[in-house]
Amino acid sequence: MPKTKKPQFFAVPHIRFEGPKSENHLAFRHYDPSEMIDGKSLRDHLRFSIAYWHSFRGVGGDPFGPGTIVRPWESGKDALSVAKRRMDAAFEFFVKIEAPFWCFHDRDIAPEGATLAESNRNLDAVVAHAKALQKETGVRLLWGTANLFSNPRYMCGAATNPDSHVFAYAAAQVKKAMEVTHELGGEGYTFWGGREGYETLLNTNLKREQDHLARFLHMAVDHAKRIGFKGQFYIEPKPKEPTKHQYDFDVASGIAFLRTYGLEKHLKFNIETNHATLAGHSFQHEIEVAAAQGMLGSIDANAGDPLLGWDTDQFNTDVKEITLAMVTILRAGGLGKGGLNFDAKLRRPSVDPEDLFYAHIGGMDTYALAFKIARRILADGKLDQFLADRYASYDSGIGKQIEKGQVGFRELEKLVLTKLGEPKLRSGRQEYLENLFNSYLTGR
Ligand code: XUL
Ligand code: CO
Repeated sequence: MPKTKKPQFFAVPHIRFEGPKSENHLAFRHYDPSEMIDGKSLRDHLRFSIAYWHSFRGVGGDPFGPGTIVRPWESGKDALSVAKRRMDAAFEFFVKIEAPFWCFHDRDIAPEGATLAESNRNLDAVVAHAKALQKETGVRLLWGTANLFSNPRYMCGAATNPDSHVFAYAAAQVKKAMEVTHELGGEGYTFWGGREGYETLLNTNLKREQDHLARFLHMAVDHAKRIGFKGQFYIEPKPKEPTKHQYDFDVASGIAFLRTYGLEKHLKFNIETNHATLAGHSFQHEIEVAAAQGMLGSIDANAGDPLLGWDTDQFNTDVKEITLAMVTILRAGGLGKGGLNFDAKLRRPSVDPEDLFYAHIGGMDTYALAFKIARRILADGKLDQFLADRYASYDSGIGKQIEKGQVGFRELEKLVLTKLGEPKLRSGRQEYLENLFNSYLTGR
């Protein structure tokens, strides 16, 4: 990571690794970006990314009250100069927190104009600024995306809007967002269907809307080819909020959608912890379902609150939840072009700039610790051995013939009647495995 520029916006020093015994809470205990593991630095294993929308556009507002967070860099003669100053602050933060990547929506970084042409001009001006800052700092773009949910024109969806005029506008907006992502060397592009769903089926032609969403994604695939964008496309499932029902509800329904419309080769999943739990799944479940189909792409790293029913987008400090997820991620061979993007926001009363540091240090340290524990679990091999033994009856004999499709109901019936008889009950050993898992978490 290049040297920090002269401190300008944050009175917090560059965050360094001091080890687990450090008393300094503005230091990493587990994340040493330059630690080499299997010939690769921890920085390159974890690929942390900062979400511009939360960390640099979030002000702590909620439906019951306005924002509480006032940043010193939010001033300037016009919206464009504020946007550039804000971006200077953001890159100072990215460097100081040792994040090699960032992510944005088009409308996070540049103000929306009165016309699409004006919005595009604003975006070009801020993207030129971002490009210079990326060059100066070495920070890279993990993925870009378009905000197709805030402007009132998208109140009934973007690609799934009943009005084709809105579809066209969204297409034009995504075309530009893909082009600026490409311009910034983005390693991916994400589609989160914020309002691609419905409030009531009374006014909704579900089949037509899903067809339109697929058409839209095919257009994006075609446009990527046209402009030479080789980044990974992601679809980010979420069951609801702001809609009552979002079409890409979870990974399983996302896979069905992508396969139905011939898109499965072009998109992988960006899995968000809080979206998984909103869908009634664990984070690990969603990763496991995507990995099983070779479609695990990237992670939006955050956490929900078990006592609240909405997307609280908190920083995740739950070592157990993340270690379980990491075991699946490592077994799947890692995230490739993806990364761990902190799609997480400060709580409303966390109003100081240094809270941004505590929040990300906690998230990064928790992921780094979980990564190391997960590696120990896999290296130790007991869990994998247990799994291998549990399914061993499929490795030979009749089990192997079943897997290979060499037998059918008639052959199996004959075998049970003449030879196998009643199967013996074998314990699933859940409690033993939970204790074993805990012993890795606590180091004994
Ligand atoms: C919303 C959400 C988005 C996407 C990008 O819940 O997660 O911020 O990650 O549009
Ligand atoms: Co997200």
